Amino acid sequence: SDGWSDHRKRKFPTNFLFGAATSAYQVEGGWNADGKGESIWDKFLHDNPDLVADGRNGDVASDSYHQWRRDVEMLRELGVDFYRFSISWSRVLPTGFENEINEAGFKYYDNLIDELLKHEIQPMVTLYHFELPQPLQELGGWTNPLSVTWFENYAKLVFRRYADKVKFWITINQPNTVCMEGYASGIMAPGLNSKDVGGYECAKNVLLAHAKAYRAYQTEFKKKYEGNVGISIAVNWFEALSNTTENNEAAERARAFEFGLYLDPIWSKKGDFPDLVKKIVDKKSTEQGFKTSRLPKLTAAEVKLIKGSADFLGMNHYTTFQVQPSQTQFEAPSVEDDRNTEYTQGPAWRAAKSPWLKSAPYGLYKACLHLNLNYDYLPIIITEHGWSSDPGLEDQDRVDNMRGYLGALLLAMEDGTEVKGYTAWSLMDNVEWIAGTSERFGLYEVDFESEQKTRTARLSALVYKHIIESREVEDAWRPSNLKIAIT
Ligand code: GBH
Repeated sequence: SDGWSDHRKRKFPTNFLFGAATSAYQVEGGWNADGKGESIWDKFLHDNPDLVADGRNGDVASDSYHQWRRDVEMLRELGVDFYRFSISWSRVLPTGFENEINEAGFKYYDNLIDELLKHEIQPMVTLYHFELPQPLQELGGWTNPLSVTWFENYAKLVFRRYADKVKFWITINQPNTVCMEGYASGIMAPGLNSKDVGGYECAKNVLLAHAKAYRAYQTEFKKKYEGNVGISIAVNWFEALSNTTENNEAAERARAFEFGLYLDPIWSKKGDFPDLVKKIVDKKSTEQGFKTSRLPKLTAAEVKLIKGSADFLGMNHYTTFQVQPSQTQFEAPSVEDDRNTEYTQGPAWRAAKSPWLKSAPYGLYKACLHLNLNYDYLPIIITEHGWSSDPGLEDQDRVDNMRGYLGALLLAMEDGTEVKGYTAWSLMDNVEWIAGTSERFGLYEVDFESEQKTRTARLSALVYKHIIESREVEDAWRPSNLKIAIT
């Protein structure tokens, strides 16, 4: 369909895992049900209702807080091996601290996890998918070094409760988004506008929080329960717009600032933030009159703590950007000015509903090869990949996009990338942050007007089911109708 078709006849190995994903704020609703506390996303969208494209925030969302049985039924229809979902920190710890446990909140996850296991679907639990308890934000959130301990304590509590049942853990979803969009550009909660310092402070603390949680699992649970703990990082592909020195250097900066900042401390040989980022931010900071760099230092002990602190990389991959040096002057000091890049996308690439999302399957292949080449041992689970559209069940675009990327993944695996699984984002339509429900990512359509938030399988759900069954990507396969059933 898009020329990326050399994957024919290749098959996913039998032990390759297929899954589908959601996150708590985006699907659960029940924002203040049964003792749940307020999170930064509750507050952000309650305070700024006009920010949400279609006015639909996460108060009710897809109502998974009540519809979880149907969610598990959908997963059984698809035939997936695992379900990636997140735990809402404020649902289980309304104040963020572990002295006040909301048992009713935990009960919701008990039910969901037990129902999954009953049907032999592995739970893959994300501990943090963008929703800090608001009381912790008021103490500075991820810019407060104490956030490391807050998260560690929360993580330990959840590990203790579910270690016997959950074998796949993701500490943090997308530190880049958490920090650079939450604290720097401010389009995600908490909507801070600390373009110079906040994003970097956050990056350091989030990495330390992740590492502390990983080490805690290793010490207290690994021997007995043998689970795997990873972190999900947005690794889109960034390549030079054209082969000039300027553009190649800009692409290198993009990769270092967008994902190297979080990958290198965990997986590079020497640990720590990438030299390129340190060099740029340290130099600019000095020129700008700062006595210490805006990029915080990691001590030798911190470097050691973070290095090697993951059993797998959760790779969230959606699209590719073509990079050149910035054509306009950014305000400074800022992360954008430090990075000094401008992104475009191929004019011929098929466009999704989300303005940033275009289909370029070769980018996944290149990103995988880049990781393979630049890091020693890096087992990968694709923890998110997907496509946004308008409502409608005949989602041929989503199907083509999925096939293209799965084909590229097969080739990357053949060329040596160790990929253990793939996760479709998303199981169902949900609240796409400030885009509300105006961008639909679901394999299942959700009727947000209906009482039960009725879910209906799209064409892509049937195609995904077929791929999981057959282990291969057949471009011509089509179901005779859109009925899906548990097989
Ligand atoms: C993932 O982020 C998230 O983990 C998931 O929750 C989300 O639903 C999914 O992707 C789909 O977006 O407005 O152009 O400045 C992917 C990274 C971060 C990409 C926010 C879009 C806003 C871009 N996304 N970003 S823009």
